[in-house]
Amino acid sequence: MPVRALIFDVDGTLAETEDLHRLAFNRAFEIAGIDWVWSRDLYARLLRVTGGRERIRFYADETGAADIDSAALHRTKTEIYNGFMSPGVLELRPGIERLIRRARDGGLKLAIATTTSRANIDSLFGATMGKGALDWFASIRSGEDVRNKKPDPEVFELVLADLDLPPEDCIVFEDSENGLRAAKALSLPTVVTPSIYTWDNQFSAADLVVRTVDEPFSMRELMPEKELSDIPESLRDLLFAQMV
Ligand code: XBP
Ligand code: MG
Repeated sequence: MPVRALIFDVDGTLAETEDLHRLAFNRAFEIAGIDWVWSRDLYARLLRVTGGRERIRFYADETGAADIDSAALHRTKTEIYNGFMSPGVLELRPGIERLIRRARDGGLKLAIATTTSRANIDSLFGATMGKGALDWFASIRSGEDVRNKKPDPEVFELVLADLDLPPEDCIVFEDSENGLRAAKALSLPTVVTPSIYTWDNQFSAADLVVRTVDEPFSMRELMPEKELSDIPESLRDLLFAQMV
């Protein structure tokens, strides 16, 4: 069965955005006069809670800060993050732009399934491939479209309905265990490219774990227990094509 659509996560998968999110959270806390500073170690733990507003709420509960307005803080954080995001601030991860362009040229459908806010998708493309590239995506579903964020599969259910395709016709690209769990709840074939904040996540349910999408042959290092024949053929075809 040939692949008919690629579905991309955003944060950590398209680009290493999470440290910029962390800085935006810290700036929002500072502006609000809240004496929280999220270090990288703390943020790595907090990333287990998906969604920025939910992450703020979780930390407020954990630290007993009952009077925190998580929605207002998150709005400020989103504005700050989008202010930070401009050309040259960061790049797409290796091979991502090539994969998207080739998939489009090859007639594959493209989709985005993410927990992040819609404004963050627009600003990332604005700073990298250009906002016009978003027109290539047949489905873009963000944290604002769902009641339950990853690891709940809701965002992938919406994307599959938009694409009108069964899971086996698609390939998901993810960087986190929460994202992988969401995709695998629907049996979606999934490639994981671990990111700086997810290196210690558990990825044994992935069909393929590679460092980046343009070096698929790192699989021996990242998945020592797998044989090439364990990788679904459609996935192998796609990744081999990416190499030439
Ligand atoms: C990653 C997340 C997001 C971002 C922040 O989502 O958990 O919450 O950290 O975005 P994904 P918001 O990898 O699925 O894109 O503050 O807008 O929620
Ligand atoms: Mg991610």
